[in-house]
Amino acid sequence: DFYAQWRSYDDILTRLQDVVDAAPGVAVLESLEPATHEGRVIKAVRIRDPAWAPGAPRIVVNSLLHAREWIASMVGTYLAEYCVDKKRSDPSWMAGMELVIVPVVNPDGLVYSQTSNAMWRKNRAVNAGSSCRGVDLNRNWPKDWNGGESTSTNQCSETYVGPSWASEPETQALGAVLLEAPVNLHLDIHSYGEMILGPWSYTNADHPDKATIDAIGTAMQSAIQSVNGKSYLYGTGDAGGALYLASGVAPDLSTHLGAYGYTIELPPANAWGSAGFQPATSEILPACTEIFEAVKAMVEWFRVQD
Ligand code: 0X9
Ligand code: ZN
Repeated sequence: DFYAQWRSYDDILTRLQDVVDAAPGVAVLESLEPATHEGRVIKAVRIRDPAWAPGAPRIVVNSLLHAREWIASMVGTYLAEYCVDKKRSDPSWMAGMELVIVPVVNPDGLVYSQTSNAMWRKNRAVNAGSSCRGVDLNRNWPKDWNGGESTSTNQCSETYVGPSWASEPETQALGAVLLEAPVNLHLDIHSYGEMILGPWSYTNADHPDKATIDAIGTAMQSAIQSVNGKSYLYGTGDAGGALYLASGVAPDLSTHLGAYGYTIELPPANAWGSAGFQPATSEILPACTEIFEAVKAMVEWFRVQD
């Protein structure tokens, strides 16, 4: 089974191509621009209901901003595959809606992590005047960029913000999808910790729509729990001290633009070192099936709004 072992970026691209080839008229595989520092193309699977029109509901799901979080690339690929299959077998699902899934936003980092340094987090940018490579792709976004919550201007830091906001090709490529106004719901998939985090990330101040944000977040939490009984923590900001605040993250940009932008931290709940980021491969498939239910809960939230 594809989801029984870790897969390379090339394996994932082949899988995504096969998925859309088997679903003509349901989904397309798009190449985002620009390409990465090492020339790789970031791919998006777009599922658009025939009744969708500009202004109708859009959900964007992305994964693998951080290279070492391999399980996120597996979950993103699974979501693309199973959402396409569901739309194909049940055309009434996602009526009037669009769903864009970007399973691997940081392919250079994923390849480097899988071949050279498993604990690599950032992209593979060459930093001017430094021998340290990489920018943290979850600190490079314009909302509160370089704002000081878990950020660094040291090029050697794991949380290096980059020379300017959106300096990185990967930020620009996903940013183009987030800027296709309007995005209504956005989910950025990471690991680890088993948490759902609503906006904001850079501050514990409440978003004006906190009640709705919490309702959607706890709906995702219940959906995950319904699969295998697993309880993800739900919170906003630093989740009551369970995590930390972070400036310049992707979901805060989507939220700033009018969406509700969430972060999910996949399994395991707790671990030490590389066992957290690359758990037993038996963890992959349960995480995939759980997050698929969370995405269905996001879709369901729109249906209830009608
Ligand atoms: O630090 C990050 O970018 C995320 N954690 S990770 O271990 N995957 O690197 C958390 C960012 C979101 N943080 C909050 N919403 N507080
Ligand atoms: Zn991460």
